Amino acid sequence: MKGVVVKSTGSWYDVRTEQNELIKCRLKGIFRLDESKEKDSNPVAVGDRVSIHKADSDDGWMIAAIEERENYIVRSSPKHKGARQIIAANLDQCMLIVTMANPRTSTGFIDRFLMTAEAYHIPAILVFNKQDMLDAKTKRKQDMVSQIYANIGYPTLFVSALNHENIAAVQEAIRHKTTLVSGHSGVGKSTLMNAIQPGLNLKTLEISKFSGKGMHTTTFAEMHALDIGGSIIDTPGIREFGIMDFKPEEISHYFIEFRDLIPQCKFNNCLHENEPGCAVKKAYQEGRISEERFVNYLNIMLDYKANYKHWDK
Ligand SMILES: Nc1nc2c(ncn2[C@@H]2O[C@H](COP(=O)(O)OP(=O)(O)OP(=O)(O)O)[C@@H](O)[C@H]2O)c(=O)[nH]1
Ligand SMILES: [Mg+2]
Ligand SMILES: [Zn+2]
Repeated sequence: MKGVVVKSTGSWYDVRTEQNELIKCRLKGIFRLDESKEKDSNPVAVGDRVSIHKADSDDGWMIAAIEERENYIVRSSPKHKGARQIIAANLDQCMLIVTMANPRTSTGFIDRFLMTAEAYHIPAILVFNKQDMLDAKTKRKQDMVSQIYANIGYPTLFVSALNHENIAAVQEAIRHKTTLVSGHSGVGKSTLMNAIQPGLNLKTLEISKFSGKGMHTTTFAEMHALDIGGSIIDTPGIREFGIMDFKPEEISHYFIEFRDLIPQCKFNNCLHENEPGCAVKKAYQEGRISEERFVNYLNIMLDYKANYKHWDK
């Protein structure tokens, strides 16, 4: 029987079959990992299309095979340094939920997320949540930040998940698609999904217990079908978006507004740091690339050099 993995706890997997039945499955024995997946800390991820069968013994249902993924998005595993964790597979797009306060999402975090999405060719949408909580100063900050991303072509939406404000715009952006929802703990991912899909009733942090800090209320990624068509994947909040699998010279290509400038740099291995004749740096100096983006790019390069041994420049 065939189905899609809608939840994975590491020890068992919920698979929704083509007949729309939910079956708990386990992974067959020592699941053979092929070379490319060797570094993955989880061999099966939410969104994976799988074949399942009922074992002869009373072992119950087993995942027998995984179909090749159309795409997937990974981050460095928080538990195993150097390993990758596949967050989800077979996605149409991802949606990053950000908040300017309670908790604050930095542009550094946003840029790491966006560059990862670009690297895996997954379109990204930014949703600024908790509009009901913004004071005038934070609102101005939000205008500044959101403008950076709108200017370079990322869709930006402004909502209050708690008050159900502007939820129709989110529904419009996700209908008939498979959308991964990500962001720091406490930004309101699960609250937003409950607003998008009536009756979903995902666990969220009680508002009276919310201190401005995330509490990791959602602990496993889970895919939910939408009445409007498509599905949405709730994920546990992430603190850091470790970058992996990239070569240093690739990173600038995942900053979408840098892309067209890169061929104009004097050196074809330009990393846009301090090289002469750098078209990216020139664009930044002339105000065509935002300071936030350029500085975040340089910080990612610094981080990369400090943390990745295969750096050989
Ligand atoms: N004021 C306000 N509070 C919100 C809004 N959206 C969510 N919250 C509150 O923020 C807290 C965290 O919301 P959750 O939906 O649990 O956050 P999450 O992103 O799913 O967090 P994790 O599951 O820990 O990753 C809860 O107390 C929500 O009620 C909003 O639009 N406005
Ligand atoms: Mg949650
Ligand atoms: Zn350059």
